[in-house]
Amino acid sequence: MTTPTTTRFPTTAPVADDEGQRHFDRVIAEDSRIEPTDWMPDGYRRTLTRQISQHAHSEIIGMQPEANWITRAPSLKRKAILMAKVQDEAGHGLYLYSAAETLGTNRDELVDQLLTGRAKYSSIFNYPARTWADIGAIGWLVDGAAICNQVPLCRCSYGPYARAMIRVCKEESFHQRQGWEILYSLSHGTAAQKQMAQEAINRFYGPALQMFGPPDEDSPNSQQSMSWNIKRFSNDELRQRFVDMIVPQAEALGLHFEDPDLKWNEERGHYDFGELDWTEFKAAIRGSGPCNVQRLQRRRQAFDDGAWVREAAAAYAEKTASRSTPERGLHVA
Ligand code: BYC
Repeated sequence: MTTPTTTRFPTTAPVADDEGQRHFDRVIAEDSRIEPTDWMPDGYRRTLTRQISQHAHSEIIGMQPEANWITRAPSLKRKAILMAKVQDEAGHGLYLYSAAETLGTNRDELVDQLLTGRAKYSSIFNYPARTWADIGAIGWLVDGAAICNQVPLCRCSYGPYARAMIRVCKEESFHQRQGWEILYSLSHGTAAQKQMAQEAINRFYGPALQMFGPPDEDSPNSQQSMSWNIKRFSNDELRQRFVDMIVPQAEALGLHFEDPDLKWNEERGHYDFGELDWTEFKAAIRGSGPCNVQRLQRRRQAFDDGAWVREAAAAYAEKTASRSTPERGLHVA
């Protein structure tokens, strides 16, 4: 399955390393953008390739828990909305693979890393969507966490990633509202519907907070990524921002979080919250979360099922390229 790593973009601009480094340092100090043809340190390229491709994989794997509910959504309107959202996630994956490719690794290789289990994707997608209310919780909490994490990435120092994030964030904010609206309807419905909404947020609260990554003291990449202006805030800073945002929103829904340590801290001006289960988080990213096996099997199956599409597209591209050779003009004449 492995294909050679090639690129459509020059990986190194024709400048000496020291000159390139000076330009790179200046761009970062000015808080400006690095573009694909600029010289960049190998570590910067590696970090971005890792983060952007893992982000792309998350979008693609993240389609599964929601796609499972398209046929079971409670009305035609709900089905149409959910289908559009799942299609948006596919689109996000594609912009992100394109952004990652500009760093010099082609999409076949990136996809191979996912299918062979060498690349990570977000821990959250290893949890099942058990009820219709879980689709609401995914929209409100998971997409909400994604927005909180990704809005600062619109100012990431790498141009193609930052630009992709602008569109992704706009779409995510629509996704979050549809999740909110599902939960609002349920929490203002029958007692059983309200209970279903409460149980869904009980399930997703901890895993959604873990989307921001491990605590800062266990985050090996944060410091370097922040000094390169890839990440703008640490994992814990963004997690705190998210908690401060969702507590009043839960109150507006008439729901609550079952975290006994969750309370407003006047002195800090933030909500305190309880310790998360980091053992469970590590299991979910190492392959032994509740749905890891199922998610990867489904993705491999979808990849195999799509082989004919890739072959047809390649044949069409070849045919189109051969037709647009200069000789063709002579034949037509
Ligand atoms: N899950 O040093 P750290 C979406 C890994 S898609 C799995 O803090 P970093 C949506 C991390 O990769 C949402 N792995 O890392 C889609 C690193 O691994 P390696 C996806 C995680 O990169 C469909 C190691 O742990 N969002 O919202 O500085 C439907 C150490 O961590 C996780 C993005 O990808 C995790 N939660 O910071 C609905 C956003 N956390 O390769 C919704 C872009 C950490 O070094 N990514 N790891 O072994 C980021 O902002 C950063 O990569 C992270 C982690 C904050 C996630």
